[in-house]
Amino acid sequence: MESVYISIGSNRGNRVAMCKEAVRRMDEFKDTTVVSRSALYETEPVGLITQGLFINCVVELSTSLRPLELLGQLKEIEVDLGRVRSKRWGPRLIDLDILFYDTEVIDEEGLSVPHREAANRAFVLVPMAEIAGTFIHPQLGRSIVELASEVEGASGVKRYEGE
Ligand code: A4P
Ligand code: MG
Repeated sequence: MESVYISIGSNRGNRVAMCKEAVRRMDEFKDTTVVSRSALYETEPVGLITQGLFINCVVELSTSLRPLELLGQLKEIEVDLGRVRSKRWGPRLIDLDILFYDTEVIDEEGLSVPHREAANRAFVLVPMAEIAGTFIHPQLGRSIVELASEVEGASGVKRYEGE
């Protein structure tokens, strides 16, 4: 079993319900358990203009699914949850990214792990620091807590109390 970290983000529709449903579905993947989930955070959009605030969180999975299998399963959740409400809320309901797959470095078409932007994004690092602060980024050799303490935009990442 490998330790895998997934970033969850939603800025449309019932953002909290969407994130929780994604976690529930991950726990139902074959040979997979959700080991922990960070709190939910409300975060200022990065890299996108005219978008609403996101809800973000990070989960740790213990899984024996291989990386591409896991990516396929995550995409199914994205499509499934997106489809349910796409008529009402538009297409970008939920985004599920593989941040880290144990210490593996993967660079294939359609899959880069560690996620290329993980180390630059407060909405990833702040939640992950809560559940896996001592995890070492396999390419940078630095812990998540260290990276989180230096990342720009941390003030735009706030604990969401309405859970
Ligand atoms: N892909 C490659 N590597 C990975 C990986 N490690 N995990 C490929 C998941 N997918 C990976 O992703 C596009 C393609 O990336 C996939 O088909 C997969 O094969 P996508 O989710 O279909 O499209 P996207 O969401 O537009 O791309 P991406 O890269 O997930 O977008 P970003 O850059 O992550 O932007 N601001 C806040 N505050 N919170 C957010 O959650 N999210 C985004 C999404 C922008 N700003 C945000 C947030
Ligand atoms: Mg994505």
